[in-house]
Amino acid sequence: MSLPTYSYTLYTQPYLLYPRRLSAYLAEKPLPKTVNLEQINVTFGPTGMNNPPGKPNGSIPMLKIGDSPDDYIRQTVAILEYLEEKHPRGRDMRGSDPEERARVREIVALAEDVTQCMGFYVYNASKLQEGMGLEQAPSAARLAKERMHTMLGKIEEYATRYVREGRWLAGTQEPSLGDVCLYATVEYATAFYGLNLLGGHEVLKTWYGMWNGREAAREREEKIPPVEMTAVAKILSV
Ligand SMILES: N[C@@H](CCC(=O)N[C@@H](CS)C(=O)NCC(=O)O)C(=O)O
Repeated sequence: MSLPTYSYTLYTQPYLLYPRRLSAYLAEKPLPKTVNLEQINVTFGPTGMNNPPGKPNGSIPMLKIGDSPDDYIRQTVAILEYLEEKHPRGRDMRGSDPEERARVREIVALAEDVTQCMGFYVYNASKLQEGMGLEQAPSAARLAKERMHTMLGKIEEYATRYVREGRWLAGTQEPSLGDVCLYATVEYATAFYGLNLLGGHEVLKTWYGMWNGREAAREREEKIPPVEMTAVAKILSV
């Protein structure tokens, strides 16, 4: 009897922020051979995203899981959780019991806060956004940066004991979805804006070092943002 085959289309762009979560997740935990995942890297023009045929308006990553108009998953964490649940293989990166799942959700929620703050910070501080004619407020940049560090500090507070024992942020023995979400943000901030988010966060520096040598951390051409973008993006006013 042949195994069922699943076909998905992933609209993404691995040099960007949220799509990196998908890249890191799939590198850590490739999908089984019964799943065919077509990856389409979207491009951007002067008016924003160029939607390829078949992709509705909306942010990336976006996963097409079927042929009806409702068959899209449009939020990154929902995509990650869907793939974990639909295609169980090895350890569950959502956590393996109610307590562990709660710890993973805590880290995912805090990583989301950090990511939002980082986004709001650079939106208000980078020459890239200024060049796009977007309204910027230096005080908003400062406040967002400050809150971003508060949230990184909270993750450290939760995770210190685990990281000291060589475990991951939610206490798991291997990376969880929480680790993947925060990893993507830290990696992107460096690659795109030349920002080191972990200055002053010694425990998180140790945690980031734990990724060395893992597949998710491998340099890949597709993760390198266009230099014409980064050259401007790295000029930050705050
Ligand atoms: N909350 C969304 C955020 C996704 C997001 O903001 N993606 C960016 C790329 S990193 C994007 O597609 N921006 C262009 C747009 O929204 O049109 C998620 O978790 O998936």
